[in-house]
Amino acid sequence: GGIQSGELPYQVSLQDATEDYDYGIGTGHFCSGAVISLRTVLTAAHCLVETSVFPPYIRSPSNINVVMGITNLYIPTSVTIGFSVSAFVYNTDFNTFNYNNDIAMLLINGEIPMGDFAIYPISMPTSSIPVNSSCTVSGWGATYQNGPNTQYLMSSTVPIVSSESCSQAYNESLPSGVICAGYFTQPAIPVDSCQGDSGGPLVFNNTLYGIVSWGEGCGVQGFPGIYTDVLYFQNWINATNNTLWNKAS
Ligand code: 4AZ
Repeated sequence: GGIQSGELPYQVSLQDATEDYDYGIGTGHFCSGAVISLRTVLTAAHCLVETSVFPPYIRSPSNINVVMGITNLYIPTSVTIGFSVSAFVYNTDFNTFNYNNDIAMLLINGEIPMGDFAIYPISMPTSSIPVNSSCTVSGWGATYQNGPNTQYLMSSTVPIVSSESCSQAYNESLPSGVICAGYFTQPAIPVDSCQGDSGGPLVFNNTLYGIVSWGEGCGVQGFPGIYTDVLYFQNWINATNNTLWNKAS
């Protein structure tokens, strides 16, 4: 359903700066991310680097805007802030074919004002999330397979699926570093993340457990969505966050 301003203060839109030179006019939206500190944003590696297409496509930090405090992609408000990107780091083990280790971090060119109610970092997990926990996944992605992005930030509630059932569903052994969430039996109007939601947050209890990564289509019966496991990458996240903060001017 539609999200009110300030409801998901960690949610950001990553926009192609060559299209959206003035922050927040959302046609350049290509992925989401989550604010994890006053200077850093977590996203999916496949949002930044795609070498399984020809020609290979690796974004340049200078061509990315991070738009925060926005719900209607086409209408920035008084709480909307846009930042350019000074640098990004993606996991060197990111596999562009199977999307293993699909995690990356951006350093924004500036600092989010402390005490901003509309833009606020999300907490990191300290223990694994129990199966069946009802998570919130949010974004401006398609509301059905091959559909267009949405203008309004939307969210869905999806339960955590055990890695055993998820591996069975996909008929392959899923790697360490992913968690699954979604429905084996979909409601009449299917509930899932989809294209355009990539890099976005999977949240439970005000804690970031997952990053939208991939799945078999969207809302397909029997195929939960696959998310990067944020807990699994805690050491990488802490190390990368330190590296990026040390680069900040
Ligand atoms: C995608 O292509 C994508 N249903 C994201 C999430 C899911 C499927 C595809 C999960 O960006």
